Amino acid sequence: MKGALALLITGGTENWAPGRWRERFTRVCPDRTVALVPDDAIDPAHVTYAAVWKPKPGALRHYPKLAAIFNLGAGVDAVVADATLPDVPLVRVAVDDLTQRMTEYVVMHVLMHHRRQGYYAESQKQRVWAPKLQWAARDLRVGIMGLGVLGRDAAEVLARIGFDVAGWSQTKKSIPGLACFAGESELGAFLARTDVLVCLLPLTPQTRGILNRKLFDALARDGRLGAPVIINAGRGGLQVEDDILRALDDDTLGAVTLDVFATEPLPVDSPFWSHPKVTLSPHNAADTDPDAISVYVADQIAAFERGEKLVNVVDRKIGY
Ligand code: NDP
Ligand code: OXD
Repeated sequence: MKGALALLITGGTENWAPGRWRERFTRVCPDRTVALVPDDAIDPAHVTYAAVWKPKPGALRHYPKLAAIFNLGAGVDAVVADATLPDVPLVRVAVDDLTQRMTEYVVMHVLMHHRRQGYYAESQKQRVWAPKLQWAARDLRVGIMGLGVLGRDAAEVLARIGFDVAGWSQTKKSIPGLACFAGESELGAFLARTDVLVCLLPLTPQTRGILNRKLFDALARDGRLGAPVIINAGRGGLQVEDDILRALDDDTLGAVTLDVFATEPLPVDSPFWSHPKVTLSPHNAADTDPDAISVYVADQIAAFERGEKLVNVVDRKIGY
């Protein structure tokens, strides 16, 4: 008998409801037991795989024969934070559906800042016909923090549109059409040529709080937008929220687009909701198609059982 798949899922939107995941995995893994924990009775000794989204700390240590854990999203910070996580491969999501949705989000927000959409929306409300000078895409320097699966795709599409794009990563990359920077030593040079900073980093001990006052002060101040702009779709823990508010208020930053927050859902009394320089979204920059994710997990399990290597395995030492 094939090892069982346990689902440990904290639900989000309707599409991410735990029961919906059980239906999907039962469909794509027809020859194995799929158990939604804690609703379905399952002998922990039969569980070989776990598919998880924000599992409770300690919940995975009850399965003595666990061979692999599949996180149902790209970011694994919530899972690796669990000190009791069993020492088995942890696989994250990297599927085209997710990547394309994130690229749509990044491109949309870069274009909104570049084409001054906030100004034109306000002009329309006031019935004012007052076009402003519009510079070319090549005149705007976009910097992407994180050149992984998501950052690289967004950077390449922005470069194809014509923006002057650079990227920053842990290890040095060579990507045609992009200026590539890496590590602490090149962060200053990267920031100094950035008008719009897009953050697609994972949340790790090294990156926590990286979007802070010191970093904002190091961004270019001679760009077309008048003041630099930040777009963060990585994780809320990457940003120091008080620093963002202060930097918006003293014009160190011209505007921010935020998809992620230190506390989610964003509390109703958060000043971000009504700040005139803030555009926000409810952590859905890349609201991935769950059907694509369940097929991806089922395919990985099948390949693993054929003796092939799992892909997109997290390096637990570095946290992503
Ligand atoms: P990857 O692991 O593919 O890429 C991470 C990138 O960040 C790599 O280029 C890596 O560098 C770089 N990086 C990590 N640590 C550092 C550091 N200390 N200094 C410099 N660069 C660093 O991840 P993805 O692109 O798939 O996803 C990125 C993040 O996006 C996820 O972790 C998640 O938090 C977030 N996300 C948000 C979603 C949303 O809806 N808002 C949806 C999905 C993901 P190197 O290449 O050298 O290793
Ligand atoms: C993810 C996310 O990591 O939705 O996939 O944030």
